Amino acid sequence: MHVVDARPLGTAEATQINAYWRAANYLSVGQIYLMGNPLLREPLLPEQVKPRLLGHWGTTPGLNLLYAHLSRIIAARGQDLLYVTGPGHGGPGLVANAWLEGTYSETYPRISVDEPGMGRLFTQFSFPGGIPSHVAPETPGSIHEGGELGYSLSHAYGAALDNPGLVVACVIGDGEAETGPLAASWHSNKFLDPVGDGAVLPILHLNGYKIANPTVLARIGDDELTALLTGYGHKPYLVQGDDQAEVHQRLAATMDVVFDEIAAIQYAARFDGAAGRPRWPMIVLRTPKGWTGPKQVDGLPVEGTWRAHQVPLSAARNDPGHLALLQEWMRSYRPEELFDALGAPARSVVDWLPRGDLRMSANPHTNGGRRPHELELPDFRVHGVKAFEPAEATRVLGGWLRDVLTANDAHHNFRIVGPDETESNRLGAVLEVTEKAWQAPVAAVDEHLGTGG
Ligand SMILES: Cc1ncc(C[n+]2csc(CCOP(=O)(O)OP(=O)(O)O)c2C)c(N)n1
Repeated sequence: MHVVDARPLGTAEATQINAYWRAANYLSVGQIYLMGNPLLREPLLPEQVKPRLLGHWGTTPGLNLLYAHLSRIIAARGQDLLYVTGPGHGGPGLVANAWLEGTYSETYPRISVDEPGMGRLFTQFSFPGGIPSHVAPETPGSIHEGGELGYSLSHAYGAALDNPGLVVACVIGDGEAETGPLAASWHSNKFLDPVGDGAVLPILHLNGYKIANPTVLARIGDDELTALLTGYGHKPYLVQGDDQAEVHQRLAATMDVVFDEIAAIQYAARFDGAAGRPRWPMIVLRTPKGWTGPKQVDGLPVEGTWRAHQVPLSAARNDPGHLALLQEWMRSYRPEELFDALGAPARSVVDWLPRGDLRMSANPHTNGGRRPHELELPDFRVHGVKAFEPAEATRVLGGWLRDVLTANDAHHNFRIVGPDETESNRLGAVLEVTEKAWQAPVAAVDEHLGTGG
């Protein structure tokens, strides 16, 4: 795997990014556990811990780390960027980032950007009458439900199709990568047109474990993993470590390189006439599961193990030892530096973030899309057939779909996607006006294949 050997962050920028990450982690842990005393200004009491703890801590620090570094890229380049998280069970992370960006309070004014709002943010999470524990349609910036694992990469590619200015960063859990849908969707890169489509940046989050077991990809060794991902058509970059300052430098350096590469691929295809299937970059992030969480609980290792998957201190309300560890854990983020006297994020924590629609939590493509273009549906009666006269229904449908393609051609907002059944299902008339998307080589015997189909 490729490793970028550079240290692009100056002291101020490194401090800023790490403070933001601490804030997102603090707010994530607070959502999982607390229903009072959100800033821990007083010693934590058992009754301030939720009676029923439910959530997923293990994946969350990685999702938050990536959010911070992708925000840095957006702030520097104005990149239109959408964030898809396969391990969407890390829902508190995405909610935390949306709150830090201000989008959460803009969408749900009751969850204000102050101490009472933070208190409500914490309490509502995975609570009766509150919000789901996974990324959900109501999570600002989401297009992908976090629940059934396996669809993140195909959803990411779907979002990139016909959106040439968009990059979709897609976090894939190494456990999720074991599912059939995810394993198959690596090949979506063979259908992505660098001219007319946007790009997908897959980020394999190799935190080593799923619920109670190691993951396959974490244990096959770097050589095999490199061969696998290269075989899928990617150029994999590795970022690994458990030293926070070092990982920030490596991740920032790697993000700079992969976003440069994506831009170079697109420029070559769009302006220099480069042909052939590009080898898109991707990132493998190998960091500890539950990073920055409790190292040991009840004498057993937690950080960096499968035990960090859900709620590491499951008896925080009843066991004074767990309660003390929870308070120590949350205070390790130094909330007094991250939030001001009113409980809003300190300016230095958030003043470098992207603004407006550039915030990933406010991306206009998400939550159903703020700028959908109505599909033109031509009059189907033109294709009418006489009752009781022989006709193949799907062949007639094919003629109408051809007209739909033509009517919407200018907006590039209609696609037909299928498992090679266009002709066998008699929809072949559509091929009068479009080819079938295909970036791999074309042989003389092939028909109707084209990069921009
Ligand atoms: C299709 C499917 N199978 C099983 C599960 C149960 N499940 C929830 S989280 C998880 C482990 C996920 O591991 P990974 O994708 O590596 O995420 P992370 O370790 O970052 O939490 C599993 C198996 C699920 N949600 N969906």
